[in-house]
Amino acid sequence: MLCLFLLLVQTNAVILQPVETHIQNTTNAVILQPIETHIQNTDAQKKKQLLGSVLSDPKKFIAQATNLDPFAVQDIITLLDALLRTSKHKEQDIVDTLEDELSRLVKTGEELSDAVEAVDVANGAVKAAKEAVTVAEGVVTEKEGILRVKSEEHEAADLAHTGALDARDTAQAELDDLKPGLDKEQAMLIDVNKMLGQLTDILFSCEPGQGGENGPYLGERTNDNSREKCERRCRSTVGCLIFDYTTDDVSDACRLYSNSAGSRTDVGAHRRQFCIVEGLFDWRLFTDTTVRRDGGSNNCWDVNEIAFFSDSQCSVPIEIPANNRINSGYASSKHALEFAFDGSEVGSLWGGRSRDGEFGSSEVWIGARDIANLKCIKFTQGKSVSNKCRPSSEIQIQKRNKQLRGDWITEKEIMWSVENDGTHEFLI
Ligand SMILES: [Ca+2]
Repeated sequence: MLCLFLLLVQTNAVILQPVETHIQNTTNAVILQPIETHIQNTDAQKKKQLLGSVLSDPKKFIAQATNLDPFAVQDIITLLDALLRTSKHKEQDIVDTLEDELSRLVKTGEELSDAVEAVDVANGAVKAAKEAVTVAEGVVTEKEGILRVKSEEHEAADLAHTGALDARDTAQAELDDLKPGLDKEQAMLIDVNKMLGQLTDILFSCEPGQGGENGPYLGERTNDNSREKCERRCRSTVGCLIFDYTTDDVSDACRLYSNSAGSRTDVGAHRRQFCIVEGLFDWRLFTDTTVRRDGGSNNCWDVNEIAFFSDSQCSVPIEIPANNRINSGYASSKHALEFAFDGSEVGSLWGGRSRDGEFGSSEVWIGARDIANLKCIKFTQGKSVSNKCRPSSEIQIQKRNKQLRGDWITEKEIMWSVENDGTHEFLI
């Protein structure tokens, strides 16, 4: 063995190198082993052999080395140092590799954790999305059901509307054909109804007197010279509200009137009785608070329209003949009384004045006589009148009882303002 060492040293060809192997004691280690071979062996084998010798029996190796010359020993030391460095480098490389692998392991572990978490999140999102899809599908199904129902309803409505249009056209054509005849028929029925009403509901009361001189009379004067006969004639005559009669046997014993204009308490040569429908009143709108917005004279009132109705809905008008319209006075023919009764609430107006014009009495009024069963008065105060005459604080609704031939009495007081332009309905 010593010869071998000498050979190795002398040739300076002893090569030690680390060998990775499993040693007998089961531990993984890097060991150096001697190389028992010939000079022809490689340097690596020589180093392996030298290392094997040292490790197998260090004491023996040292003992043998003591017999070598110092230079040979120095060479061996150098070789062993080289082997040690190689071993340490190898160890360091392995340690570095291990650290690198550990770092990589940590990193891949973190990446794995992140990936797992991302998968969980994605799974959650997919689940939520699937649930949303399920809900949305339910909503779609529901809406489709509603759409079907509505579509069917639409079709039905469209069909019904088309049918209604056809029916309307048919009815319109029928109405166009029949309307003239129906209008005539209705007018007749209204007249008959009025007459029937006069025959049953209306009561007349009589007192000494007679109607206006020379009428105007309603229909022919006749010789029906008793209350019973003359009243029967009045009840069967449309528009008859008043009659006077005498029991004298004369050709004009019975006279009919539609209003009380000019009626007299004088019984005349034939001692007449004057009979009128009970509940018959004259009605008027009255004010003594007129004012002009432009600061001119008072005692004036511009009224665009006035109308009277026999129902509380103000829908059934009471016809007011021209000679039944009454007022305190008016400014000129351009604004005469008739313009408050012409059916137009815009433009045409009654330019009312007191009985003695703008500078005397402050009482200005407009109305109608001989109205039975009044329930509503409709009145339109215009907006754009040049002199702006109108009540400033109050309007009174007044009536006059014809049987008693009394004074006007106030039925209602209405607080007023110059700002109250427009149409107003006063219920009685
Ligand atoms: Ca008018």
